[in-house]
Order: sequence, then structure tokens, then C-alpha cells
Amino acid sequence: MLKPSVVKELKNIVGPAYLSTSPEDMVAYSYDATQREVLPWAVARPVSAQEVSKILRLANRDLFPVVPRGAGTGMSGGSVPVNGGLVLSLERMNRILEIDDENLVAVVQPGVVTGELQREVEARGLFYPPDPASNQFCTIGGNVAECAGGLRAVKYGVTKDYVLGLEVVLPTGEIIRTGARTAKSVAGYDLTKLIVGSEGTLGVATTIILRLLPLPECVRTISAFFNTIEDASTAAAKIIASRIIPRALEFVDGHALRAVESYLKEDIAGGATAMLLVEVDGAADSTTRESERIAEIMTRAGAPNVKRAETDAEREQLWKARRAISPALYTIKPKKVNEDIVVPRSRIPDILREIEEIAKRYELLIVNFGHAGDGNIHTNIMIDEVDTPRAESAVKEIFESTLRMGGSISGEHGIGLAKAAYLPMEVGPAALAAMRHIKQALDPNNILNPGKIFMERQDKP
Ligand code: 2HG
Ligand code: ZN
Repeated sequence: MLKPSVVKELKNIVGPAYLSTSPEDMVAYSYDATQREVLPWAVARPVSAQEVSKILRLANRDLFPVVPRGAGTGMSGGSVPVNGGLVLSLERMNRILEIDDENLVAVVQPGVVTGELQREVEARGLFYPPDPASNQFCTIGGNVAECAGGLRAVKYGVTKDYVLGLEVVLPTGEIIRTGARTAKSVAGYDLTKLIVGSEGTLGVATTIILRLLPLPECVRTISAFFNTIEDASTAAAKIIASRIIPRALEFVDGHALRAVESYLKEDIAGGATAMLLVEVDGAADSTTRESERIAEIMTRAGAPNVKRAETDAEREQLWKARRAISPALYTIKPKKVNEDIVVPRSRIPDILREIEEIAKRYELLIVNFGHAGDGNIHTNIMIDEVDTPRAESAVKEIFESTLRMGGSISGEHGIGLAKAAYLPMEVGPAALAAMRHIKQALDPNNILNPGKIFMERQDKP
């Protein structure tokens, strides 16, 4: 618990209205999308880098954990206050500070909802490509912390590819600026890239400078339904091998299709076993050519039903269904263990075969969907209760297969709490030690988001 004198100091920093210890608030800030839940001791909602800095200095003096939080949509437990302490919610720092049309740059605060930024820049003919499925709720600050990917990474990359620079409050309270608002900069170590994806363990981003692109002239969306997973996954691999880079190439298996149909109460797939959802963008003539070629590849790969979305409404309908998969899976079982393995794209058919074999052996229902264009598959093990030993063994085997194929255990959700036990499998002892040294150098008292990424808990303040 926080000492009453510390609570008083925190109230002085953020204002009494923005420091809460009420039981309702402790519940509201206790969890993220993993459904893990640990109550914090207090919640602070600062409004400036200076306030964040003062809070972190206090945390170092009094040695309590500080857990930064965006909108709590994370999928690896990054914002769960696993050791209690103070939740630092960035929700009030939610302003778009600037959209610089001349230099194609936006400057935002961390609490801006990603979908809002997308809409604002699109209204000016500009484009912010990173597009997590939760774009209507998640915030840019959370996206930066986790280096979020999403639906358009196959062509446009992930959050780190758009962050030019940051204002960051370091764990010890110093406010630094990283990067620049120029198209390039190689002045010193790339601290921007170090912070992006550091899961709120190395600093709190309080201002974010983002690169924008011109809004593509034309977008075409194609959906194809398949009778077998094999046909769909082979078609996905063939699209990439055909030298076309669509802006989205999503795979959805039959379980996920049925779940989203019952969640949205719509017939989407007409009983199909798998779906590919593909989108191309660019100049009108090239998108026509590419979408025709993609439709042809999918038909040849065995899709009896390939459809092109003719109107914006049809397009939005398809994306609404895709974005709804994650919550829709709870119509199947009350709990899910959701992983986000990534393999070289040509290995998608192989990994899906191995996952199916693992699911059979452990008698588990495993749902697969996700960003096939990136080789990033969301494997969701559907269970009745958490800590099912069968599910844990299955996860380990799925990770072993993934690594054997040259993949990674997390494409976009991060390590957080959920995968901390498995990180050593991928990076090995020397790289893990290097990561720990970085953490130790920047956060000597281990006050910022302790218990994440690395396994041990004994080093909590
Ligand atoms: C998505 O792509 C999200 O929809 C969520 O990354 C994935 O729930 C999941 O497994
Ligand atoms: Zn995803």
C-alpha cells in the first residue's frame, strides 16, 4: 500500500481529482484484454510530462511500482499492475498537438485514440497506416509501448516504422527527447526504437512525433471463402510469392468465422471452413490489376467463392467482422489463451498443420486467425478455466514449432506477463542478459512496470 503521506504528495502533483484510491477505480484499472486482473493501490491521471516526471521521482524515493496504462486493450498483460503500486493512466493526455501537412508529420499525446488520429489525418488526404484491430479504443501511447502491428502491417510495417521521435520521461524522472521530426536522423543511439516496444518498462512517452503518408488514391477489398484451411493458407502464401504486396492479407479459420457470425448475428461465410480477406491500395489502374490477379490466385487455389467488395458499406462490413473476432471468441468459451506467433510467410501452411496436430493431441479447441500476410497467426486456445496445464503444454509446443521454423513467439502483442516464461526460449541467455542490463541502467530501482518481460518477481521494489 502507499503511505498516506505519499498519497497526499501524489494528490499535490496531479490535483486531488486525478488521484484515486476508490475501490471502483482500483477494479476499473486492474486488467487488460488478457483478462488478468491485479488491483493497484492508486491511480494517477497526470496531464503533462512534468507531472509524470514528479511522480516517477517520488516512486524512486519511496520505492513503489508505477504501471503506465493506455486504454487497457493490450494482449500480454503489459498494463496489469502485477505487483500492485500506482497505475499511471495517460488518458487525459489525449490531444493531437499538430498535423504538419507540409512535412507529413503528426505530433500527438499518448492518450489519443488511434482511430481518431486516422480519421483526422485522412480528412486532410494523409494516412497513418498502423491499424490495430482495436483501433476504435486503443491509444497511440499503448501502440508505442507495445509496437502494435495490426491489419496493414504487411505493406506498411508496424508502429516503430512511423515513430520519428519522442518526448520520454525516463524511470528516474528525467525528461528526454529522442529522434527528430525530420525524415532521417542518426545522431547517436536510436533511443526512439529502444523505447518503442519496450512495454512501458524503460520510459513513459509523453509526446509522440509520427510520420504520415499521402492517403492512397484507391483501395480494393476482396474476400474469398475456402473449403479447407490448407487451400486458404496455400493461397495466402501464393499471393505473397506472386510479388504483390497487398496492404492487408488476413486469414480466418472456420471456428473464428462461426464465432463472429454468432456474435454479430450475421451470415458471413455461408458455412465455409476458412476465409482470406485481402486489400490492395494505390493508383486506380494498379489496384484493379492486382485485385484481379489476387482473385485469380485464390480461385486457382480452390476458393469456390471469391467476392470483391463493390461499395464502402460492403468493405466496412467485412472489416467490422474481422475486427470483432477477438471479442467474438468468448462466445465459444469463457477464457482464451491468445498467442501471436509469427513465422516466415511461406511456412504458414506448415505451422497451421502442426497446430492442428497439437490441438488433436491435447484435445483442445484452437482457433487460428490473423495477419497471414505477415506470417503472424493468432492462435487462440479456448478453455473453461485459466491455468489449464494442457493449454500450457500446447503453448510450449506451438512456440517450439514456431522457433524451429525461424519464427518469433510474439509478432505484435509483446511479452508482458503472458510470455515472460518463454522469452528465454527465443532470445537465449546472452541477449536476455543484455536486455536486463538496459533495464537496470535506465531503471536502477526497478520501479517502472516491474514484473514484465523478465520472469523474476523478487526484484520488485
Ligand atoms: C487482432 O488481430 C488482435 O484481432 C487480437 O491482434 C488477436 O485476440 C487475438 O488473438
Ligand atoms: Zn492482430
